Amino acid sequence: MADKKRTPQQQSMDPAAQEMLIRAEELGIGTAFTRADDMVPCNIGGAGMCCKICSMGPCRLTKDGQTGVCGATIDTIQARNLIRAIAAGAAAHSDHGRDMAFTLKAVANGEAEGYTLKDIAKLRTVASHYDINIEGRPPEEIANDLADLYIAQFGQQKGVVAPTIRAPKKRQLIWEEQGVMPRGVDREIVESLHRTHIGDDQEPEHILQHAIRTALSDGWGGSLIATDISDILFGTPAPVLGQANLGVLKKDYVNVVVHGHEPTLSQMIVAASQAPDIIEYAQKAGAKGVNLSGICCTANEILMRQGIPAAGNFLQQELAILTGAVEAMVVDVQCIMQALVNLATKFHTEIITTSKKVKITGATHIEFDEHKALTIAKDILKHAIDNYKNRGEVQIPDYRSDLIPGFSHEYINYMLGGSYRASFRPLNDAIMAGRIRGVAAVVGCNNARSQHDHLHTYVTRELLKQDVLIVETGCSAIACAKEGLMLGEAGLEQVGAGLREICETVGIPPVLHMGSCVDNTRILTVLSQMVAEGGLGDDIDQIPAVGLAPEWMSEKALSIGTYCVASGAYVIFGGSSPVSGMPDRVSDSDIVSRLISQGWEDKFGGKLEFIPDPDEMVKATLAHIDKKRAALGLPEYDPNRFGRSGDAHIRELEALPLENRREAIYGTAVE
Ligand code: NFS
Repeated sequence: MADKKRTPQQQSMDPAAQEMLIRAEELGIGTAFTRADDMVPCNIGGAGMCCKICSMGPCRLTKDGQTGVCGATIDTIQARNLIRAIAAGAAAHSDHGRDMAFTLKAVANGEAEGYTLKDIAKLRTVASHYDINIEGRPPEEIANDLADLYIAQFGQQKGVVAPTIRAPKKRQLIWEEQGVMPRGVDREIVESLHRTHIGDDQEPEHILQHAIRTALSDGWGGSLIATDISDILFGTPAPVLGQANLGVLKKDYVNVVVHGHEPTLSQMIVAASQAPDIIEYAQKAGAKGVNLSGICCTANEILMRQGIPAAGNFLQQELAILTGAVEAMVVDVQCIMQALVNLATKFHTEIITTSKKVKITGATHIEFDEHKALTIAKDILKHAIDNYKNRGEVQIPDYRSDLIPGFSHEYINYMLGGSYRASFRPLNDAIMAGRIRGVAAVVGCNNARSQHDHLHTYVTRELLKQDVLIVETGCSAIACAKEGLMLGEAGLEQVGAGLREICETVGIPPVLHMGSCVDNTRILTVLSQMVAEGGLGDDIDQIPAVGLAPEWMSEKALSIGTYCVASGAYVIFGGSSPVSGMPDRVSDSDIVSRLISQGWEDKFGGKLEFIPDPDEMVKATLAHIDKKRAALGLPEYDPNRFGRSGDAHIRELEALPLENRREAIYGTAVE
């Protein structure tokens, strides 16, 4: 397959990544990029046409009208494969939420070493959503009640999961009418697995209806709980200065990279890395101190709250080790490549697994326990420091970009009106007036099958030119951060005049970093608040907004996409569709694709589509935004309506000689 080999420039658009890919090639080391080139994906499984649910198969349905041994049709098989992926994604996110709920319980009862309740205001706000009494009670008591309530949500057998009451009223009615009001995520996931066992649910539409319910139990259940509790324990994010890319690794420091998803341990490692005894220990080892950075969504958790730099996104985990500068990569759950361990043996890096749920053959396991978190965090850091002496040749790419992360929905509310009139009104007004054409959430993974970061940044840039405000999470956010799109000033000249005016007035970047993938629930909250503010309809499906996951690859992404659709959003995934069928099968392989697009739109007002071409993604996004604007009776978007932004105009004036300014302002020569 020599002709399939891509150059480093084709594999990634990021110069830091390219430098490391060249180094890997020179050292004869494989990465996900080269493994993707070497591994031809299976076009039968990739299109959802392979059933391996029982041992009479696997059945590959490649011919028109063909069925599996049991008679299962292509549509049933595709629907079953999709719901199973959604269930796995929902399980991953929501189990993270469950662990957060147990941590909250332990903190409330004084049993979690080193943790406190950091955001009491958010604790009170969240508790009052559920009528937990907050008046005159100590925070620990409120937190204990909230933890009990949240822990109970996961196994809720009957009745809806509590956070769904935070969705717009009309949305809740749709879920009720459609019979998809989510119960506890454990029940919905078990039912997904039961329904897809051999000989159970075999009507694609019926299977997919439960896929919606399962995803909703994640989005409005497990994931939302995870975000709520992370904010309560570690603080609701507000803008801070951060940096992103491999250049955040430091030559003279012990570099510890935290990678994975749960903030519990990483937050404690942040605290431990700043402890005087740890700094002293590092200095005794000959280093200046401990330099902490993150990969993947763990990076986003500590970047959003403390401004700890992000070394990179999903496809950079191996590249960080290739610098030779990482003493320890500390991982917990999700998106951790097994290849890390073998790669680390070629350098001095120690891979440390920490979750009860995740061990990797060959890695060091230091199990995390929230009851003695600080002690464990220090133990891990000492391991890393002890490893500093084993460091060999180091090559750190000199690329890092500044960014301002920290746009929680609470902060967006505040920034639009200050504390005395915090509100979403200015945002709604700007959309209604057409200064902002609409909103797009560009989120999700990297995928080694497409050029690293390219689709995220391309789609983002194109939409910014069209006055679309962008919110981002996950690896997409890190991609755009590296490109400098998350700074107040930077990139504004590439932004449409109307959006630019808003960014300058409010003092925000045109791309807002809203957190980790679990925090996509913040986007649901923003959309719900925009509905509540008024002027943009009475439900999420009426807002001119679109969700995009251009480089998706994980099952979690499918769960997120589906709960966003069920909440009323148009969601576009890039790359390949897991339910596409074979291109030459004309008669019967697009039923599931139609059910999740047109079918779901008829029921929920949102739809899921797979569009590989980035220009088509942009086109579909803008068409949808304009369709929603028209349905609301808003003025048609006109890029020239607002001319240049106010600041641009002032800067032009300032550049003129003094004597010409009055003429420029008043339009006629002044004597
Ligand atoms: Ni989301 Fe975060 Fe990245 Fe994708 Fe993985 S880190 S939870 S799954 S790859 S965005």
